[in-house]
Amino acid sequence: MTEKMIAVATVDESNHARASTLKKQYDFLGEDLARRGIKIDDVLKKVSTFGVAVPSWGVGTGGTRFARFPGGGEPRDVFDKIEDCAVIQQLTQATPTVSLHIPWDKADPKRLKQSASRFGLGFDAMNSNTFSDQKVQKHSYKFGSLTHSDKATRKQAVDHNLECIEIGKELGSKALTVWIGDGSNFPGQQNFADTFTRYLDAMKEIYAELPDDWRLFSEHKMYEPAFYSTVVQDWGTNYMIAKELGEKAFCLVDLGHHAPNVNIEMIVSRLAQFGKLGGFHFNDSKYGDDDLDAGSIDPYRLFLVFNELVDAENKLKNFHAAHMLDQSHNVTDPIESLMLSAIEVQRAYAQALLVDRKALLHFQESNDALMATQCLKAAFRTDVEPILAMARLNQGGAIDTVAAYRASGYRAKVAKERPPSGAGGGGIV
Ligand SMILES: [Mn+2]
Repeated sequence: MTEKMIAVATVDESNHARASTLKKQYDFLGEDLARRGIKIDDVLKKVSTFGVAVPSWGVGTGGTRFARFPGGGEPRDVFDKIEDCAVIQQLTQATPTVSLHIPWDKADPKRLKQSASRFGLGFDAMNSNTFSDQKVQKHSYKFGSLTHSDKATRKQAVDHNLECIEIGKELGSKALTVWIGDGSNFPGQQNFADTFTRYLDAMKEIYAELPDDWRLFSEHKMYEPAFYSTVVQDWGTNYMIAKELGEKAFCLVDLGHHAPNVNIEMIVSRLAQFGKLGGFHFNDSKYGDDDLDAGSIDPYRLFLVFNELVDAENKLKNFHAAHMLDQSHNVTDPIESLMLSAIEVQRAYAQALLVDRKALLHFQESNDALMATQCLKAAFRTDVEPILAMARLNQGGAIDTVAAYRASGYRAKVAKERPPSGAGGGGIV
């Protein structure tokens, strides 16, 4: 029996007030879907097994490069973070794993494992950090890490990644995500080719130590912190990396890491088609790498991404994309944002499952652009909330996650135990 952070009676009470309405809504939607040739229970089954990992750094209040305004009861360490993640999983039943960032979350692996298994949580991909300097660190990453001009700095960055693999092995993680901030701020500051060669050489050293059942994810990002050139800047470079490294190397797509208006769903399709789509960092953006809540700005784009994923799932053997949230919560309670974001991602998946793919293919083959796009819209417009809520209810989660969470008084309770963290530090933490 796994421990619960929120009293089961609180969740039950919240659900009790909503269960009979939900049942009616579910049955009504079931009839509607049956008319469209879809069995609602099949969709429910798939949605119930869908999981998205929560980033440990997401449960603390984020910030901008101007300031950070901490919230109450913020986690003091990785063990508090795991407890917050347990709340998210308990109420959503959609976030069974936690993704750790080293060295932020460095602790005795045995204790980490114990702490997570108390709540039935597992560990997703390990994330290395060579984009900031730690207190005890010989060489600075100010001018780069894996691509630094200095060999000893590169070695330090490689060693850090190897350490992440070692910790991950003890935790039962099966992937390492590498994102570097390396790049330049001025034309001429770096030689593009030499820098990329150094990157590939360093990644090959990391890849060589990767266990056989692990995957290596490289994450591209167009700009920031480097504002002129970034070494791993787009999906093309990322594809070259994954191809160069080998069959355990894949590209990770963070939805906020592209130029405005880029057709991300098409990138997803390309990478999937050629066997190099590793997974996602879900979030949303209005202008750049805003790290806003998934589905908060452009839910249709999220749906279109999932439309490609479901298509790939249907067509490709052994297709498996890792799902993770990567967001920064500046003005909301991170637990509430992460719960709703996990549900938004799940929603996009459920809607994508409703696409009439036979009809879509027919419209595509007959060049009926209008009906093809309406086919997608029909799925997107379907309110699948009853399916998502039923999946939560069946698994012990909350029909209305935020209502149950607020009724529990969790934030106020932990605020008493966890002293406020300083507001001094700027930047995203
Ligand atoms: Mn990311």
